[in-house]
Amino acid sequence: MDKRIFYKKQQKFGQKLKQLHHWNALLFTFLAFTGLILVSSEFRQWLPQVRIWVRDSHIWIGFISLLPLLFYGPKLVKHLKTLRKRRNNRVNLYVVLFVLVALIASGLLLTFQRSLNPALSSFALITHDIMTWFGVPYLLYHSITRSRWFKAIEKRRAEEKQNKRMVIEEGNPVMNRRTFLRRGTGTGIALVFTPFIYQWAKPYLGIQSSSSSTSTLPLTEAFSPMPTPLPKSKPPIGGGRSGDFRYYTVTRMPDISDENFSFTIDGLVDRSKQWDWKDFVNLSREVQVSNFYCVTGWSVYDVTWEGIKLRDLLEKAGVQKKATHVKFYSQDGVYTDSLTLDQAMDADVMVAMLIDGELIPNRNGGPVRLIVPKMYAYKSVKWLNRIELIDEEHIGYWEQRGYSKDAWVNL
Ligand SMILES: Nc1nc2c(c(=O)[nH]1)N[C@H]1C(S)=C(S)[C@@H](COP(=O)(O)O)O[C@H]1N2
Ligand SMILES: [Mo]
Repeated sequence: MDKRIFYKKQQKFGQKLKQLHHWNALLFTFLAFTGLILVSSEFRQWLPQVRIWVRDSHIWIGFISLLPLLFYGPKLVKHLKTLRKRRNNRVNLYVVLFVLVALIASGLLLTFQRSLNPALSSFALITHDIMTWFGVPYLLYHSITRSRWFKAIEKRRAEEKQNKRMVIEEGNPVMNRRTFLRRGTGTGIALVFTPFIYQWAKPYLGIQSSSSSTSTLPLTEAFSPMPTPLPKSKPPIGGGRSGDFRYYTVTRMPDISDENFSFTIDGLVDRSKQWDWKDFVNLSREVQVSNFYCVTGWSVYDVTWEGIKLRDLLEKAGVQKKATHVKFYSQDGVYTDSLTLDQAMDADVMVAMLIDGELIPNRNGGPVRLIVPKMYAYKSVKWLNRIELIDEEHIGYWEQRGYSKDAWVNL
């Protein structure tokens, strides 16, 4: 009698764990899927309009994924007891719990990162990345090797061997077969993920990536004359930046060279003007050191930028009384953003040309990009080629797709 009650309870316990496990697997799969969409640069280019929707559902499901863990929490000790004699299962449990907790904690920080210190956001983002690149392949391996059909294959293979009456002198044939299949699966998954992880790790390892055409030409071949860096720029007075850019674009990277370069200031100004490369290089520049913050959590510190203060350009052009906003265009033909006139007159808003003493490379938005250090970098239009003074608000590319119109960084 006693025994049966015990058995029943055990079964109920196991049943509950199984349910939690299924919920957890389902939520994690959804999170992995939306998360990979969020980091994919292809998706940034092809479906930017749904990006915010994907981001929000990722965040919501992330919150919900706390529930299975909370329900599981009180059962942990008992669960561990049932695994007393199964070392592999215990290790698996620890790994999974660690990854889940790290993912949820860093995800929470990232969700509220706008009110956090940028250094903490960076830490949260890197943790979230690493745990994803570790957790997703692990999940795949785990769910494949535990699936029914995988076990069926293992069994069939083992039976085949026995039917052939192969005499195995050493070791356990079932075990060998299993290890072989599992190692194979593990290696396969590792092979599939290596390129992605490599792609992610590149900037941290200091490896340059390459794409196509003039964007990869050495800058000295695409642009002549080259701007001569000011003494403060080379060596950079900021001491050289720390942290790494993630290179973003919502289009193909535009091919820019001295031949197709032009820079325009027009709209509600007294003296509209268009420069070609040679004239633009001759404008006098200044140097400043500032930080660069992306709203997704990464930052680059102490960048030495050399360029023209937007304020000076505006003063030269003569802003008319009617003008209230400044609109920025990218040579990619798609990306735009704007500042109010007040914001645009801030001393550290710069039309930048050099970064740490070098002409800004194409993928970094060069040869000319805007930087608005006190705001999130979605304001910092890359491949800037036109500044227009207007008398109404203009909603920028990402703001149209759900980013906040208030881009001030909370420092
Ligand atoms: N033309 C253009 N400008 C852009 C973007 C873009 O996709 N296209 N992305 C913005 C965002 S969200 C950020 S964080 C920075 C990224 O700059 P980087 O690619 O040089 O790191 O550029 C901003 N300016
Ligand atoms: Mo960004």
